[in-house]
Amino acid sequence: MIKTYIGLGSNLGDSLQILTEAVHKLATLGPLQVSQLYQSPPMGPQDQPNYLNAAVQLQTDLAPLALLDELQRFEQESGRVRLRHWGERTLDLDLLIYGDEQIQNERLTVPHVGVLERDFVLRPLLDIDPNLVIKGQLLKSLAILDNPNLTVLDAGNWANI
Ligand code: PH2
Ligand code: MG
Ligand code: MG
Repeated sequence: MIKTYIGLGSNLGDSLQILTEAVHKLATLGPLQVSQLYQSPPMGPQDQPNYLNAAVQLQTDLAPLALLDELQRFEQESGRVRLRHWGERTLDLDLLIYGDEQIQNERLTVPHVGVLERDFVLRPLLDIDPNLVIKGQLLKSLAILDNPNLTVLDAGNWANI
């Protein structure tokens, strides 16, 4: 099985409910570990609500594009609304890491673009694996994590998994 990491975000609708349902759907694809739940100020347009963010580690036999199909299906099932680039959305599921593969095609870039620059992605990943390395970078040593912008909303079993 391949070890994958998926970033979760929501800032429209009942975001806690939406992320919880997403975690349960992801758990149907293979063994799963879940990060803490965070609140973070929006990156991009500032006239949008704060986000809830989290990450999961999913072990799966699905090929990258088959996994992407599942993620996009889950986004649609949540009633996905995406109003503008980097704007508000009901559910965003980003395939961040797929084993140690580098993937670049018209549907997918892995590791995910910008993963090393976003504290709302890095911080949840470190909950799951404190020694994770992406693109040769030990995540926990990245300077952006010295002054994180995000706050822990729930350190416990928020997704009831
Ligand atoms: N996702 C975006 C745009 N901006 N800001 C935060 N804090 N968290 C996100 O997940 C996020 C964002 C588009 O995917
Ligand atoms: Mg995203
Ligand atoms: Mg996305």
